[in-house]
Amino acid sequence: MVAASLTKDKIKESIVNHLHCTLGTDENKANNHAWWKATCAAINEQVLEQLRKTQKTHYFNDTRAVHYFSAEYLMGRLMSNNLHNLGMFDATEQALHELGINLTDVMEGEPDMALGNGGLGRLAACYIDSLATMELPALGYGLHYEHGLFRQEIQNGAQIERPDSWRDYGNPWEICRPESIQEIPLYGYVETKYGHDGRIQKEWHPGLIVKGLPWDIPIVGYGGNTVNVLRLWESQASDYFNWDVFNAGGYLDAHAENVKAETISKVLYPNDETHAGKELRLIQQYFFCACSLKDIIRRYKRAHGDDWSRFVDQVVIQLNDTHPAIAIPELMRILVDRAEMDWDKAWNITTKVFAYTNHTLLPEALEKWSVRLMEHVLPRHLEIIYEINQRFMDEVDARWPNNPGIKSKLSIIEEGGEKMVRMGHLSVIGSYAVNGVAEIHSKLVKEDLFPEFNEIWPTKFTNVTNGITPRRWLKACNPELSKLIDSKIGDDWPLHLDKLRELGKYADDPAFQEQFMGIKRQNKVALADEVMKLTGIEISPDAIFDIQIKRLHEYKRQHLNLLHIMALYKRLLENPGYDMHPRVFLFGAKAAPGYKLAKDIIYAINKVAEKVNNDTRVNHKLKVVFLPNYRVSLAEKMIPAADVSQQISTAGKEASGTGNMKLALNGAITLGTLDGANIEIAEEVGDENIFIFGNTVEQVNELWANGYNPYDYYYKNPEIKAVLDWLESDYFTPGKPGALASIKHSLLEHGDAYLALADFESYSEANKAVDKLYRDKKAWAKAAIINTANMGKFTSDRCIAEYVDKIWRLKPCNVD
Ligand code: 26Q
Repeated sequence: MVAASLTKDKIKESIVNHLHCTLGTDENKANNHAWWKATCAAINEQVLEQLRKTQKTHYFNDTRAVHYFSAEYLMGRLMSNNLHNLGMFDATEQALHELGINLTDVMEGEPDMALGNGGLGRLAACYIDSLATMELPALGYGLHYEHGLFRQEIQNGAQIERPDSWRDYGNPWEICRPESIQEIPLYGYVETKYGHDGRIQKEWHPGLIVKGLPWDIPIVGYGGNTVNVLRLWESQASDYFNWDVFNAGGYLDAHAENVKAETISKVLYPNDETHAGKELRLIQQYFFCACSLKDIIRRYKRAHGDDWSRFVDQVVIQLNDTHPAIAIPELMRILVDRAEMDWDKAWNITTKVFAYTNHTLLPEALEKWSVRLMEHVLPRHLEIIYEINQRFMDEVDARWPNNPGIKSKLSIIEEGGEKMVRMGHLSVIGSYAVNGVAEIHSKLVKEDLFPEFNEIWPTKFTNVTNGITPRRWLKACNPELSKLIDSKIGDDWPLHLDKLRELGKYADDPAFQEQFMGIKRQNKVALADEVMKLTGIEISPDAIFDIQIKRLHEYKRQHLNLLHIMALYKRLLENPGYDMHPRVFLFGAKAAPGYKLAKDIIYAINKVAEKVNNDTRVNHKLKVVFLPNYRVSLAEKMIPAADVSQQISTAGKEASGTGNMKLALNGAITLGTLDGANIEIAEEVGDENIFIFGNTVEQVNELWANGYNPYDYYYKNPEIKAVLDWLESDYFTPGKPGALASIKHSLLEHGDAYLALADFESYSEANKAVDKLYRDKKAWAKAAIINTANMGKFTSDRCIAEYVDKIWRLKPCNVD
């Protein structure tokens, strides 16, 4: 621990000094915000010193580094994390205490950095934490969105989106680097020239140049030695004006183009798992990839000049889904057009640099850009993509002669309707490694999504099951449980999560069970207070806290959870003695603003909640809570308080899930389908310590093959029929019959695409098993402890070790 030696008195002195000299205030006048900024400044003294040492060490050792390209980073708040990773938490807490200030209050004032939608963005944040912790040379690259994911308000039960302005009062964690500005071309046309050697030269005459200004966020590894950087690009108008294009009659409104330049990094697209094909989104992707590649090449040239021969030894670029896939033709363009390399040599370099992680199988989420749009925005890149495709088609032809079917299936260009560029195909063809994010998902990537590519390059495909950083998702968010664990097995588990397994020997120990569940109860009390504050709903910590937190999507089946809640409600109304342990169902979820049914489901959850929570007949046995504005900092409060973790996606649809891991790590028991990483969680904890239900992937395929008909379930199961019909009445929306009917329609007329009705009965039975186990306090405590004890596999450190071993081939570089 580098900073652990810092005494409380030194920290206190530094905070006071920053209050005076950086913020121009003093101890008596300072408000919470000023205390936050002064504390950040004190922490930054340590952070920036280690950052400088890290950069110097990496430079002098000329280290190979991974460059993580991601359109999203869901960092959340940084103060608690940085304090824990620097080993300064306790001393800072005491220092502030002596100044009459509560650290928790200070931390609560920090806005979340919400530069992402969900799992994919949070995964990137966990991975850069692990990379720094493991002292691996790494840079994260992404976009410096002015507005992150929208803030969600609930008005009369419905989601309202409000802009997220996370930087209104400045962000003390970032450093602006105007010395590293990049200029990025867009639009325009391509000129073909012939060099004196007869070589064809392509020259792109852009119609617009935009500036990329980098902001660096230091990423502090646990232990505080290595501090890597997350570099996020902000777009700015450039003063450059292209007379070439102007004279060619292309651009009359140069000012409008400048406004466009500044728009690029304005806002994060709030869609996950749907691809809209919007021009600005393509430009965002190209913008950050082009800035980042220029940055990487500038750094490489500083050490190696124009000698490209060592580039592939120094640089690996990991593509976080296809969002940064345009980097592949961009690197080709730089090598062929700018460095004047011949095509084969350039392709050889490119395909040794990129690796691609797939995060979805959903067809609607696979990115495709129209050829027309690509030609308009990136005319040279389209040419390069065609060339890549032509050469690849020749290989396909050689392997499968006279087989136009397979050619059209594998082509980067989709034909038939409007011609489209398939970014997944481009990513597979241009990368040396392709991985899925859980065993089952990687198997489906190989067998269902890209079977022929797997046949051509069988060693290209691999799996790296996702993970989470235990520093944020246990140590920082659940301090009491962490201290209990320290007292039993020592305090190095945050770096060696497998050690948690030693807790297994206390699973049957009544004293330990009592301590473990006592902390769970304390966390539930704290969450109950938060729920009261946020919603005015009173919940009892003696009830089962049953939690489903994730983006709202039909495949994640929040509506299955809701149908079951309605069934419980109905059982209670029909039989007031219905035997169930009191249970609180808590939800956190944002819906994409344009996803009508997802918003309808949020509305339905809130309307059912209103009715249930105010119905004295349920006798406090059932409560439903929708917590608004789900985000990383809210997750940190909900997860430590969960008894049950709902992971109920249709089998085959959730690539991995990572909330499932966070909840189990904190002693929640999973109620889930055999999907994504749930399968591997079940393997780790054993079948007796997880509630599995529902159709498997094979059974799902069979159901569809046999002509799945949701009406069969509707007519066969009176409870299903009753709750669906209930949705159509005005029981939950007095005076507004049919306000919740779209959910029923999606499940019947529209065919129940995610098989909610097919899984309902088995889900209902699994819920009874949850209820039964909870009433056996000892058995529940044992299962909860076993869950925590067996989450070692899911540390993101293990994932990074696998990426290093299978894909990146990096060496740690010790920074002292
Ligand atoms: C694509 C095109 C245009 C606009 C937006 C998008 C877009 C943005 C975000 C598409 C997808 C996403 C995010 C996907 C995501 O979060 N996937 C999740 O990734 C996790 C980490 O691997 C997995 O655990 C989840 O299973 C997966 O759903």
